[in-house]
Amino acid sequence: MQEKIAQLRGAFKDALSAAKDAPALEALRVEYLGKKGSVAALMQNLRSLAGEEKKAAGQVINELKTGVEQAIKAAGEALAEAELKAQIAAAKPYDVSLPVRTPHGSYHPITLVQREVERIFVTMGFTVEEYPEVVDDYHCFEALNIPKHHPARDMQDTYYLSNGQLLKTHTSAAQNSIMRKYGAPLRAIFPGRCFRNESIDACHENTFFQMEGIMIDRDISISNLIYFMKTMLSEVFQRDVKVRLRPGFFPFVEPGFELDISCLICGGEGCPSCKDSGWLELCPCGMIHPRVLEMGGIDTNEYTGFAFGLGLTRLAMMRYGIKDIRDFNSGSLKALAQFEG
Ligand code: FA5
Repeated sequence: MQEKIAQLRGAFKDALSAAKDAPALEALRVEYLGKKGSVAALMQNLRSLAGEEKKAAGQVINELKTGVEQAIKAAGEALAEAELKAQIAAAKPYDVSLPVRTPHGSYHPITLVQREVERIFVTMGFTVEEYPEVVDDYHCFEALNIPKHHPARDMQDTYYLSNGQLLKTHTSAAQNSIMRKYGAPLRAIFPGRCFRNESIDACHENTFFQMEGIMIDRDISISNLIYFMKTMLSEVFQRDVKVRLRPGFFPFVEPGFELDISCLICGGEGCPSCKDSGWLELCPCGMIHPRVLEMGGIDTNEYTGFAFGLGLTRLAMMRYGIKDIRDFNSGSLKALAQFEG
C-alpha cells in the first residue's frame, strides 16, 4: 500500500509540472481528486487492511489528498498571475501624466457672460457679492419701497414658500443687505438666479439670471449711470451697440429707466426673441430712491446712487445669438458643448 501511495505521489508531481494551463489543471484535479479518481481508489483499497496498518495508510492517503489539493490550488494561482503579467507586458504603455485629449465639458454660456461682465466691473472698482436665492418679503419687496398690496408686486409673480420666505424674484433683493454691510461710498455688483411664475416663451423663463449693480457716492448722477452701462455693453459686444433709454417705473428708483438693446438676433427687424419689436428689454436702471437709501442706513444728505438690474440671461442670448431662452435650461449637451471657456 505504502508503495502504491509513493508511486501515485511521484506520478502526480510529474503530471503537475506538465500541466501548463487551467484546463490541464482541472483535468488533473478530476483525475486525482474526483469521485472516481486515484485518491478515491486508494481509499477503496483501505478496506483490505486492518488495525494499525489501516490507520497509518489512511493517514498517509489523507496527507496525499491535502497535498494534491494545495498543489493544484497554488499552480492555478501561479498560472493566473503569470497570465496577468503577460497581459500587462503586452498592453500599450500608458502615461497618466499626459494631458487629456478629449474635452471634459465647457462652461455654460451664462457663466461665460457673467464672468465677462464681472471682469469689466471689477476693473472699474466694483466688488462682486453673493446673495442667497431664498429671501424674505422684507428684502425682496419692503426694503425696496414696495409695501404689501402695492400693485408693483403684480409685475413679479412670486413663488412663496410655506415658511413665509420666497424665491428671489430679482437681484435687487440684495440691495438693502449690501448697503447695510458696507455703507457708503459703495460700488458692488451681485449676480444671481431669479425665479418668477412666468408664461414661458422665446424670451421669458421662470428661472433666469440677473446682475444687479449699485454705486453710491457723493454727486452720483444719471450721467455716471449711462457711462457705466455704455462701457459695459461696448466691452461685452466689442462694438458699438444701439441702445435706447426710456422711462420705466420701479418703486425703488427715481427717476427710473428701461435700457433696451437693439435685437442682435434679427438686427432690429423684429423676431420672436424680441417679441417682434426690434428691441430687447435688457437693463432697467435708475437713481436709487432716497427711501431705499435710508432703509439701507445711507445718509441721503450726503450720498446719492444709481442701481441697475441687468438681464444676464438675455445678455447671453444677444452675445451668442441664441434665439430661444429655453435652450439655456434644456440641458442639451450638444448645444452647450459649443461654448468653450
Ligand atoms: C427688475 O427685476 C428690477 N429689479 C431691475 C432694476 C434694478 C430696476 C435696479 C431698477 C434698478 P425687471 O423685472 O424688468 O426689473 O427685470 C430686469 C431684467 O431681467 C429684464 O430687463 C430682463 O432682461 C430680465 N428678465 C426679467 N424677467 C425675465 C424672464 N422671465 N426671463 C428672462 N429674463 C427676464
